[in-house]
Amino acid sequence: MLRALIFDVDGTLADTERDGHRVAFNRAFADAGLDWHWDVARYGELLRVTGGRERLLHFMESSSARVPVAERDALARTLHASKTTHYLRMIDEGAVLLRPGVARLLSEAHAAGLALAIATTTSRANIDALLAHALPPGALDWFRVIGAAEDAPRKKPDPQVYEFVLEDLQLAPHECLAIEDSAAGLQAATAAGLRTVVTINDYTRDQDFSGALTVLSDLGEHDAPMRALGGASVGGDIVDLAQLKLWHMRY
Ligand code: XBP
Ligand code: MG
Repeated sequence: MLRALIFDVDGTLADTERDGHRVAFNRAFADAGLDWHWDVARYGELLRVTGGRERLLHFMESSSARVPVAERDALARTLHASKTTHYLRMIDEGAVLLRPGVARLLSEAHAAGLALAIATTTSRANIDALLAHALPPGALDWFRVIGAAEDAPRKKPDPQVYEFVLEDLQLAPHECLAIEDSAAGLQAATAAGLRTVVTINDYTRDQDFSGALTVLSDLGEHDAPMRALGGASVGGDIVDLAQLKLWHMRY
């Protein structure tokens, strides 16, 4: 029986990367007097490294950054904290909205008594801000478990955050479905034993999603149908709870 849905955040609940995290990183660089700038394409390459602080460290290892090895860790921490402040402000200003079908599916699953959970590499403050801003008041309480960067230092594709969430839910992987947007996220969920629905975005559309239960453009709305891109077929225009239960039963 399907008992829980476990959602990734960045790229899945909302398109946070291009117009959210990326812009916040660039503002932190400017504040620090650095001439670094991550354009849309460069950021897409950097997204291969999950975790904002880890991404900064990776960038500093590249020749263009020119930061002495001994200073990198402290600088990454300072820049990441500043970036988080900028990101939270942007979320409060409404810079990032939920993706199609996300609010619809969350409220349907909550009303039906399914457990909802989050498994993400981003930090807890970012999740709270996004959910508080984009969902109805009190919706943060819909989530029985929130697994964030603070709970799982080993970032996706490591399964640690999914293992943390499953343990806290006290559910077996076969009682849950994961919803992800990236190959790293799919690998993490799969390694934790979870079947995974993938909704792609501009940064992830060309990644390898073999092993996913299904690959979709998004979760869809009746006035903006989703497109099926691979894996299990879809019975309609949208992914609703009935569709998820059907996939869960069959696969
Ligand atoms: C998301 C990430 C995060 C965000 C930035 O991956 O990799 O690093 O880009 O967030 P996923 P922080 O969607 O697979 O969880 O800067 O807070 O790390
Ligand atoms: Mg993601």
